[in-house]
Amino acid sequence: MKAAIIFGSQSDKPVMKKAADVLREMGVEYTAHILSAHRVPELLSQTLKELEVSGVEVIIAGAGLAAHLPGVIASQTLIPVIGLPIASGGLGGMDALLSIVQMPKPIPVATVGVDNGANAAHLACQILALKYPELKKKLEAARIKMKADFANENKGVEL
Ligand code: RP5
Repeated sequence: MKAAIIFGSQSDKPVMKKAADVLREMGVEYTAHILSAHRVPELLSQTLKELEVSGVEVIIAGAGLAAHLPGVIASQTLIPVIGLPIASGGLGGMDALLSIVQMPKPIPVATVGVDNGANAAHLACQILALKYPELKKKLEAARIKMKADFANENKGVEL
């Protein structure tokens, strides 16, 4: 059960860490890579080949600004790519969101919300859970706990 986290710059690290935290919590093995589709395109392609050989089954790809990294990755592999738009620059992440979500067919990138590293990892876990029953059990347990916590934290509200 292997995932890879790829992102475009050191400046993306705090958002990508939220994804890594969830994968770790769920016991999913992952490797992390700072790679850029425009700064080191050859290294990106080479790394993707290595990740395929190593058995990676899902990729979380984060980028900001004109965020072509997830789409470029998706164009070079059949491993499902989850795109994570990052709010860098002056447009609050809207630029990255649209760049990632609006991939032309037949190269989809499954896109989560701006800076939502946790959701990127939850989606990655759900994809992996189709194959790994032990991970599915962990996700089911996490949902049950989330419901109980929500109910406890919100009972008896006073206005
Ligand atoms: C993108 O450009 C990165 O993903 C980052 O979000 C943004 C800014 O990168 P830096 O100029 O901070 O390296 O490639």
